[in-house]
Amino acid sequence: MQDGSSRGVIRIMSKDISVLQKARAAYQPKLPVALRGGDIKIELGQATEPKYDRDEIKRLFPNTYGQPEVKIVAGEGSLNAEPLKIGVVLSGGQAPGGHNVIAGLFDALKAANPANTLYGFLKGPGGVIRAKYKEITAEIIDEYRNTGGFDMIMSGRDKIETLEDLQACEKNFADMGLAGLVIIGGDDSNTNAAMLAEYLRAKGSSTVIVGVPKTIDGDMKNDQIEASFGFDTACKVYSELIGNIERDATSAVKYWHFIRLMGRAASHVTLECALQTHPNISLISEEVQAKGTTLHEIVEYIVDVIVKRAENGRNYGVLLVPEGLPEFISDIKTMIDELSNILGKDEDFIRQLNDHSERLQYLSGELTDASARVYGSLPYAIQEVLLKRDSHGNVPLSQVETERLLIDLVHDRIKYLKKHEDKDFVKFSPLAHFFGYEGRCAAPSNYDADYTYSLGYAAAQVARAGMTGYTVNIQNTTKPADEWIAGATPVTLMLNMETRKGKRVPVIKKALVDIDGAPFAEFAKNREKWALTDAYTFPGPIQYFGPTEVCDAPTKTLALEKGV
Ligand code: FBP
Repeated sequence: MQDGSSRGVIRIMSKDISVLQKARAAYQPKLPVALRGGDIKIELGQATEPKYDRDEIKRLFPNTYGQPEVKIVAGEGSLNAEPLKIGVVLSGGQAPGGHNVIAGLFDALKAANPANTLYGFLKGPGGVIRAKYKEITAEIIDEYRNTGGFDMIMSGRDKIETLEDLQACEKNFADMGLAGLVIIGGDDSNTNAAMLAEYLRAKGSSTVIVGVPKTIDGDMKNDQIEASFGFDTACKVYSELIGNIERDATSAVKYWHFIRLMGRAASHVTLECALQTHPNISLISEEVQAKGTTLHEIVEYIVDVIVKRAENGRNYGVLLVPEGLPEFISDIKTMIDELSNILGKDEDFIRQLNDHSERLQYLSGELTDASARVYGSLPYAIQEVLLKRDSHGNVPLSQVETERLLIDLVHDRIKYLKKHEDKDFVKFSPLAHFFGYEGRCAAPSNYDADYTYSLGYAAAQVARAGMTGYTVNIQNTTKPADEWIAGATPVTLMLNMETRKGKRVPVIKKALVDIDGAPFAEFAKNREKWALTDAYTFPGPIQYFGPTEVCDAPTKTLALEKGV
């Protein structure tokens, strides 16, 4: 191991690291041209307004509403050159590239003034509320360059929500003399960032809040934000695994693989993996919702493909199902909404019931007949998970084994067909998989390594400019990094009002799969062919070294959205 101190040079480390990790530590992420030189300035655009609910949002954000869009360009400006103390926190689920956001932030701060200091708040927003932090040094940064995971400072799902939380933050920032806090998170965390920014402004605090768009789910994107970081790497990891399974399926010629993919609500991960690997069946929740498809109809569709493939001697195949599916199936969604309302009023009573059968009996009496039938038809384990809610009121869907539920229902239907409709030629040997945690902490692809480093670098400039209530963006990322454009979007521009836990609240609109968009159209155009033939493609592992078209390619989703 080498000794060194400058950017990208491997330091003596206390831990054993793999050969690839060693080589990867030396990778210097690419930056947009504007961020490469010494002189960087902020260019202000027009004042902004959100698309929806303007009056309500203006009333809730009187101090940060309507701020202009920002471009970060080369040139002499008035960015703060005094020594600054900046904090950073990782919020929510892990996503590849989180460490590079911090590395970009660190390098930009040190380039602006070596006396600038970066503090990492530990274990998520809870660390900000409780003032748990550590100084991030060059040694720490060099150990984590281009690595996956959030372990440098860890993450958490606490929310900075109550007045006490906000007051605690204000006090901690004042005690620390913090000029800014960079919050790396998804739609909910960036919404929280906007609320904290508004609160601090109202109190006359000088600490600014800057957000960075993160989530493997790929659902924090809009006209300004091209992609949430981590989506690229996670989809590439899952696609490698799916491709390997497809090869196994055509080699063993005897298994049907049912693969569930992470993504709490939107099906972007499933759609991207389908575009990368051409499996036989991919369920897209947003289409299921748009068509009002029932669970029974989904099972009929799957069985139809299985039977048709069996007619051609293909008793094997691969199916992708998004984690979020249950909440998009009309009859299950209605049942979950009814359960949420019942939990809203009777949660304590339900929790103190003795066992599952008492809970089932009570809920069967409270749900409508149709929902009671749907709830009663689900396996015990799923019934219990559907009674849980996280701090944002979401059902923890990563614990719902939808792939196994589908296998059971398909199995029953095939048994029936064999017995009553002469379909004895169908052989159904299913295997269940869930790919989620396998990809969330993967070492970032070149795309994510470059994108996140640039996001961190941009966040430092916005904080130095004393701008608050912004989420940074890097645009034009389907082009070479030389043509990337750095900027920042006022969070109020991205907000709309939604009802959560019975209350109308401002939130950044989640980007679901657009079934009128180019990525879905590409899938829909091909799915029949993919269903009946073996049109599988095998993306292989993420490549870090080699030709640009292999190493730096963006996701198919982004390429199709941008028409490249
Ligand atoms: P974020 O939206 O916070 O980035 O998290 C995404 C995610 O990976 C989802 O895909 C998944 O449902 C969830 O986190 C699982 O999180 P946890 O392991 O905390 O239950």
